[in-house]
Amino acid sequence: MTRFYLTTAIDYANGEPHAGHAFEKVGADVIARYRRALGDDVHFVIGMDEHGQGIAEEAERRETETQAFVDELAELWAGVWRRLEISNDDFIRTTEKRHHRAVEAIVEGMKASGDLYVDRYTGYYCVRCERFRKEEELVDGRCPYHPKREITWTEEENWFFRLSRYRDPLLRHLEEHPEFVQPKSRRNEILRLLEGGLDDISASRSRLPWGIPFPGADDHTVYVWIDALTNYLSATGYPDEGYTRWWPAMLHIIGKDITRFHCVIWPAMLMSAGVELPRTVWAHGFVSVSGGKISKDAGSELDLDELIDRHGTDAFRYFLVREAPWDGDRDFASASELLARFDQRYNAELANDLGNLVSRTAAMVHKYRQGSVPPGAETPLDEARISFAASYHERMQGHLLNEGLKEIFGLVRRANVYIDEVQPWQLAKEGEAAAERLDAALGSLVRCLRGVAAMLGPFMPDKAAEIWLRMGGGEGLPSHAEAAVPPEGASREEAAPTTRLEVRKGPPLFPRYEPEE
Ligand code: ME8
Repeated sequence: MTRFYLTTAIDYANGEPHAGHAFEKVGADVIARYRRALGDDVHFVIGMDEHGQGIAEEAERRETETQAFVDELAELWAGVWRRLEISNDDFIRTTEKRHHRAVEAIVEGMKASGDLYVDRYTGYYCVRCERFRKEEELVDGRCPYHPKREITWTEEENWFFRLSRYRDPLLRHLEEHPEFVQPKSRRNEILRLLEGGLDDISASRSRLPWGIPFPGADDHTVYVWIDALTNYLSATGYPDEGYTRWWPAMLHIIGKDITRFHCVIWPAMLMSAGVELPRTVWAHGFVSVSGGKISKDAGSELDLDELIDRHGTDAFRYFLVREAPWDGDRDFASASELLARFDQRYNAELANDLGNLVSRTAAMVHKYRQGSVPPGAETPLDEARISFAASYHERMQGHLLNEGLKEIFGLVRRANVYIDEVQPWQLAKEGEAAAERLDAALGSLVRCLRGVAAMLGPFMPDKAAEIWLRMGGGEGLPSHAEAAVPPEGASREEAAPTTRLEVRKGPPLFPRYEPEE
């Protein structure tokens, strides 16, 4: 069994989640579910980043006590992730005791390596990024990511981390492990950044009480990024001995705006504290509306609850992953363009292509074979299933999730064409003479949909389970092997069903959406 520890960025507890956050969590969830369907031992962790100046200020602005403020937000975010059926095994919060212990341990480890020293920081600080910014990084005097906010000038005594010392070891690591930063475009950015040299960074803040006390210097708190990055270790039980049950992480999933923290600062902290590095950091792109953030400003229709209500959880998950490449960005011209695309994909791909295939297949099995088909001979559709499944696995293992979905829908379209070519209704008219051909056609359609259910499971868990059930499977989601979409190396004979399959009919999986005028 492959051990697969998977994490996402932990979200700032300073506002509500939006579709961009959902894109990251759903994409990571697809990977978690895909690995489980392969039989891996998966540990999937998400959570909340609850310290820092921005959160303390927001709580104050709302006249709430800070801990009560983050408690309420953690509840709200976790509720949204439940609605989206994110299958995380743990939800880590940086105000938890287990996290404090891990942060103390890692800071002690960095100190023991002689990598921490006291100095004075004079410069800019973007509260929204929780990031120190150099003059030359500013655009029109503001943070490039937060042009609407004033940037703060800061002068304070800090503990510093000797990041500069890790430039060469990091460059070597990236050369020896090309998979460490993915996709390639992000790896190149990090290589360029390292080639330009690294400055030491602040590891503490003074005068900021909302944080974890800096070990050995109680008038300082741990700089929020050093604090937040450590969450990936805290969730494994670090520094307790058993933490290597999950550590090192196989995959950290983050957005492209925070690669420097995850691909430079985090591995340097781990090297300094003598902890093994994670295998891969995957930086996905951004979902945006007319180049800007998806927020209330972009239109209230983009409220996450409303988007989910529009066509249901599974359809929204489908749309997010299908529409935005996992290795790039997706900008919508406007909120209405986003909604129109959503409706169009829902009707064309889910209601028509997939929904109709399921209804047609079940209807024919009932009409011509009283609801149950023998396995029958293999047909060209079985060939197609095996070949689409091989491409699907290849895409999924390269984390190209939207491409994986395209393969599934390639098979769905192939099956619809197959029905039109074979014309089971004609075979039925021919009676005994065509009985074997009809069995083969219907059997291969049912096997095809069982394969579709397995491949779709990571993306649309409920609808996939429903298709599996209707196509003679049991309750719950199938594994890939059960549904005869074995990844390379597994035998297809072993997995293909050899008994009669009982097929159930049911209401439309995706009722057509007719907008009210
Ligand atoms: O950065 N499209 O938190 P965060 C896609 N707390 N992804 C987006 C997005 C968009 N429009 N907007 C945000 C933080 N994200 C830190 C992380 S990890 C130790 C600490 C992604 O709430 C963003 O890139 O600002 C990040 O990966 C995640 O959502 C949380 O963003």
